[in-house]
Amino acid sequence: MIKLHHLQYSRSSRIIWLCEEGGIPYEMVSYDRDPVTRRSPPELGEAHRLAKAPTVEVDGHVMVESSAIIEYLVEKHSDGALGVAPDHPERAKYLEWLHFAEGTMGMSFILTGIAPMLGGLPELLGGFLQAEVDKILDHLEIELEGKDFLVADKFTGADINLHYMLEGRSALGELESRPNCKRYFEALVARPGYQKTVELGGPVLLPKPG
Ligand SMILES: N[C@@H](CCC(=O)N[C@@H](CS)C(=O)NCC(=O)O)C(=O)O
Repeated sequence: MIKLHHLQYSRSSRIIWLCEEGGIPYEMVSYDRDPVTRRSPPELGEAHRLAKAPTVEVDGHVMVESSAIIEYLVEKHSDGALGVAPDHPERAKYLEWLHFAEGTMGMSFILTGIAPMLGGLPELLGGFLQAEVDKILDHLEIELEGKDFLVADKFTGADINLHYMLEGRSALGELESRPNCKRYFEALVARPGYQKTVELGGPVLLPKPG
């Protein structure tokens, strides 16, 4: 049994979703964000000094990093149905997308997403990052043409990982002009596994201030 340290309004929703859809047994400890700073509370730092979510206790290791956690849990603690086997022709593509969410996507998506709550970004940097977001969404729009999922014609951990990054963009209306991204996002959040995730872990996004 793994132990998931879940922080409200956070990426650890991904691991609830993965466990629910992947039949991975888990126990969960939930933490609230600090109402002023929005950071994790000191108690999460008792599980791992970074105090980041997700943190997962698994096989004697206290593990951080969503993409690595997803890859490990799918391969070691599930029947593998939410992954893509090493000999599958789309294995390389699966790993690429699984790591893309926190890799290439992460910085520009997160910084432009939280900037409004933190007084905004300087104009030049804001423009630079928004151009990155637009380019990545345009790439995703092309990749999703005629497809329901990112890879291998099935729902995988890569879809779970990427979904988090689209929550903020959906809230900002940036999927409206990208019909494939919008259709994909709406199908993901309509899944019973996602509904269950929100029921157990609360909404994924921080509510807008005010
Ligand atoms: N790249 C890491 C990012 C982890 C991360 O920054 N998590 C956020 C929640 S979405 C967090 O713990 N924030 C609270 C804080 O840093 O105080 C991952 O994918 O797990």
